[in-house]
Amino acid sequence: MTIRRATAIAHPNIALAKYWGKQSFGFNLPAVPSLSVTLSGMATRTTVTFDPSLKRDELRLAGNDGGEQATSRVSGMLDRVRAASGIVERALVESDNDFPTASGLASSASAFAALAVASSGAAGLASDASAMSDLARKTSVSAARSLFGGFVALRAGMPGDEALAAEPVALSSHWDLRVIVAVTHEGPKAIGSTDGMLHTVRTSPYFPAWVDEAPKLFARIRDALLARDLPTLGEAVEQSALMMHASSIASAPAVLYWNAATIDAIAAVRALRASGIAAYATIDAGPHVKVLTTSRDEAAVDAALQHVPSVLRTIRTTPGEGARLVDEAPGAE
Ligand code: 2P0
Repeated sequence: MTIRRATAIAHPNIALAKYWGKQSFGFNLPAVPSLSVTLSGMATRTTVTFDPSLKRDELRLAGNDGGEQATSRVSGMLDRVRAASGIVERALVESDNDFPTASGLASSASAFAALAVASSGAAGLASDASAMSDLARKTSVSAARSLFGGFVALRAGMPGDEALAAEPVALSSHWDLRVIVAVTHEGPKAIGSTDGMLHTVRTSPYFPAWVDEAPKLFARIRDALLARDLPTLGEAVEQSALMMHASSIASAPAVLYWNAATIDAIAAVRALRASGIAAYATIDAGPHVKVLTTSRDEAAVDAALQHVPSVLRTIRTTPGEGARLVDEAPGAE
């Protein structure tokens, strides 16, 4: 009886140019282009074991039952891997994060990037990063970007797209930027990203404006990144995040991911900038604030964020590597 197993590690990514909203056509295609930085300092480690003795796919998150909803999302990806590889066995998926999950810290990006690599590896599929990025994108759009390290772009979906993979824009060594995460809440958020953006697409009068503006911001962010122009990059990064949130806040009823500490942290970032320190804020579908800065100003920014009474703690990150296999141990018994 053959047991096929592989383990992968993936990191979250933070979008500098945000993805928010899916196309009305195709399968899980983003409505806008996005550009992210893959982070070190936080990681998901996932082992996939295709096991003939299993009757159904099983998911264990940090050793606990992953629940029906997450297991069915995982099975969706495993079904694609089974169809591509001819494997019929069900799988045990064991996944651990070293950071808070489902709270706007991009846990689904690192989770599904790690799952794409581990399941493809366990199934013996060719380790083609574009194919695995497309596989990840079909389950979670932002996960497509975590397949690659450094700075990564994902274009908007176009009519007729069946495969759509992210593409590397620059290696992590291109620019020694730092991202400090100000954690403002422990525990899961009330509205998941998928539901939040669906609701925005359906009900926000500002969504069409976001779709018009996002490609311009994407181009400005990509060009400033390649030119290592931090003031231009940072201002466009903040605008992308705030415009994305404006579209969701204008939904009916509003999708509001922020808490009081989110605003406090934004205010601290503005005060830092006014005092000549490089600091630019971005916010994902959760209440945490991620601050883009330089290696020179990292310590000052971290200290200022920790000084904000409502900020619980900070996590320092740097541009990191893409998703990868860490242990290929296809065994037989
Ligand atoms: C991003 N976010 O670009 C944006 C910014 C959150 C805010 O991608 O429905 O988990 O699985 O494709 O990728 C989070 O949404 O949503 C996200 P699905 P996903 O990082």
